[in-house]
Amino acid sequence: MSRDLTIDLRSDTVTRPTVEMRRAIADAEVGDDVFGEDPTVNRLQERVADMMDKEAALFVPSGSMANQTAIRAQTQPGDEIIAHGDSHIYHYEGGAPFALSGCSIRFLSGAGGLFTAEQVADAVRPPDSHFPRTRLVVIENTHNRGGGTIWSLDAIREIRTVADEHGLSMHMDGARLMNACVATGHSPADYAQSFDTVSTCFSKGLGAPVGSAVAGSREVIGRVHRFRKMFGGGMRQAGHLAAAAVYALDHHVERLADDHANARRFATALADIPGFIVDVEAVETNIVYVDLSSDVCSARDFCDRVGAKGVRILPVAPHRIRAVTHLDVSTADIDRAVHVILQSFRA
Ligand code: TLP
Repeated sequence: MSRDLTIDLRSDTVTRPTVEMRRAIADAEVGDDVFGEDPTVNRLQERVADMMDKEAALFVPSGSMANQTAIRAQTQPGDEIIAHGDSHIYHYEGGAPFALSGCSIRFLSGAGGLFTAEQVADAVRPPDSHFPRTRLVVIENTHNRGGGTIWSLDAIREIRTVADEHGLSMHMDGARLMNACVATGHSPADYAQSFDTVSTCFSKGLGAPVGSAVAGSREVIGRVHRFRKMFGGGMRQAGHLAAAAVYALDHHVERLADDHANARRFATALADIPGFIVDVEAVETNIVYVDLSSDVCSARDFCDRVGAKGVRILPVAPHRIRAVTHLDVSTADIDRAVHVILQSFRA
């Protein structure tokens, strides 16, 4: 299979299936999953439920659908969600909590996309008809806009205690949960234990072309199933996609450690360039944010200049760029990307 020479650091969503993964996709046994008859989807769902130590799991087309079906299944219109102000469910899912679930969001702040149990306790609305009804806490692990930050199990457990005191459900946006697991040595079930629902993606660092899953109790996943259909996510011979996810779970989890090392390597090299501001110690997984001081150039100009030399990086704010490492980026690619940046920007 030919690969072009571009080094694409815009996201870990850009990976293309490996030859072996394509073979698994082609060979998959399939059926009609809307009838519940796709053996490969069923196998994947059982595997994810097992991995998260939950009763059930459901395969869905995207991380956004995983989050939004889980939110819809655990709220009613007029309810309020507690989430970080930098959360993906708010910034990058098209306003879905408001549009599809009719919920408001109470935003919390905190470095790296993290917040505390005390902040949650303070944000819960008293039972008064003036207020929306606080219903759900959403935690993103790892935290994308926070810089791939990992939540500690202790912080999560403290929040669970507050949630229980107030009868709140908890959802984890675990699009990159496996990155957190590989970096810490905790299992998916260790993290999932404190949550009613957990979403996870196969199409980020795990390198599958499509697909996510939501895990939880049989009862809540039954409701997620209904909303998956309502939101247009019922798929037919989806076993071809599920086969890629199974392959990714078998072969692409442990290697996430390489992505983390590459992200550190990239951050460390850029931190040495005058005007490039990057907190190397904050790089815990595969996401690197770099602030460019105004005498360097704008993020857009930076990305255009290095893009013209085959290194694709994402501008995320006027002076902020994001680079994400993944399966299709080797350590040699990182060194080449750094070389291109040094050539273009070292005084
Ligand atoms: N994130 C994408 C963009 O949407 C920003 C990326 O390039 O990082 N949760 C988290 C934490 C995510 O980072 C993403 C994707 C999703 C959910 C949504 O997944 P998809 O794109 O499959 O809907």
